[in-house]
Amino acid sequence: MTEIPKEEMLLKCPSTCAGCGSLLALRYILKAAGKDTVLVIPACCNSVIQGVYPYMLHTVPVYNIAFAAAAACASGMSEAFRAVGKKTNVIVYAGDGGTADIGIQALSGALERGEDFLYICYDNEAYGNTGMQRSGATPLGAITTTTPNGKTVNKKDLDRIIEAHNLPYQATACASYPADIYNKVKKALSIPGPKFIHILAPCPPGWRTPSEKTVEIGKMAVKSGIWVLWEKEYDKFTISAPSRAAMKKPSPVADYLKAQGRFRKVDDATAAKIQAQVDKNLKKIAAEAAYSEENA
Ligand SMILES: Cc1ncc(C[n+]2csc(CCOP(=O)(O)OP(=O)(O)O)c2C)c(N)n1
Ligand SMILES: [Mg+2]
Repeated sequence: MTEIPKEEMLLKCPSTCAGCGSLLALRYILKAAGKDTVLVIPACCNSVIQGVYPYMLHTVPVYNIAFAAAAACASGMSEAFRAVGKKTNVIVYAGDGGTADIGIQALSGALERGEDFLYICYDNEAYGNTGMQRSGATPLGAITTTTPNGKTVNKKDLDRIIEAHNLPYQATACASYPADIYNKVKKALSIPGPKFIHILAPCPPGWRTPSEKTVEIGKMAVKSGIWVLWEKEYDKFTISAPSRAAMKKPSPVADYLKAQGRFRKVDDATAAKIQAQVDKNLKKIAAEAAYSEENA
């Protein structure tokens, strides 16, 4: 933490909800990226909380773009900067709806073409800005305005979809671990080509949690193993320190579910199903890390 610059790249006037996980993450993303950065933001909470020029939250240029087009826009922007010899960081900051659902075609194309930019998806697990409708990233059992009895299908495994593009750098993170975010963004931006980071961003109004518990809820996700922090640099897959510690003895997923109003309709059978999915995923991730280490 001592290496993280004290200078703030976000001004103290965000119109976020109190305890917004995506804003906390962005604070550390921009500290890592520095001034020579352009943000590309499609329609999402972050396109609203930025304010209206000249009363802006950000101290770097922001380009707002249509929902489906963030990765296409970042591709063109990055190509243009590189054509004139500039190394300016191009960072997409997009929600889960704009990434896992509506922007996935442009994203897949840009990743496959090998464009030089960093795409960050902050995942509040619903279409937050428009009032918390379910997205492909909403987890099983979660209540949203369009799943009033809890979502009946699983969260889309966005990371495995992205992984199929064989990126030079891919990682997961969580708003509750700012030093981990900072290090991952720094590393990502040091590598040429397409990079992707998927950040779990607790959302107090959407998740029905007290605003002062954002950091705690994110930590509960990691400690239970329902959210795993890892990074993949080319073929080298590593589990990040907080998850390595958590995976020795994961806490019950039920504790994480019970802490949030959005899971209040989850019955015992669904809770057991979610726990079984988490157990299976943790085994897969541990095996992947072991394989990567053996074959390094
Ligand atoms: C093509 C299109 N469809 C719908 C909308 C309305 N809209 C704006 S933001 C948003 C939700 C975005 O959800 P997500 O990407 O998860 O970001 P979050 O709001 O959760 O931060 C929607 C549906 C839009 N702007 N454009
Ligand atoms: Mg969202």
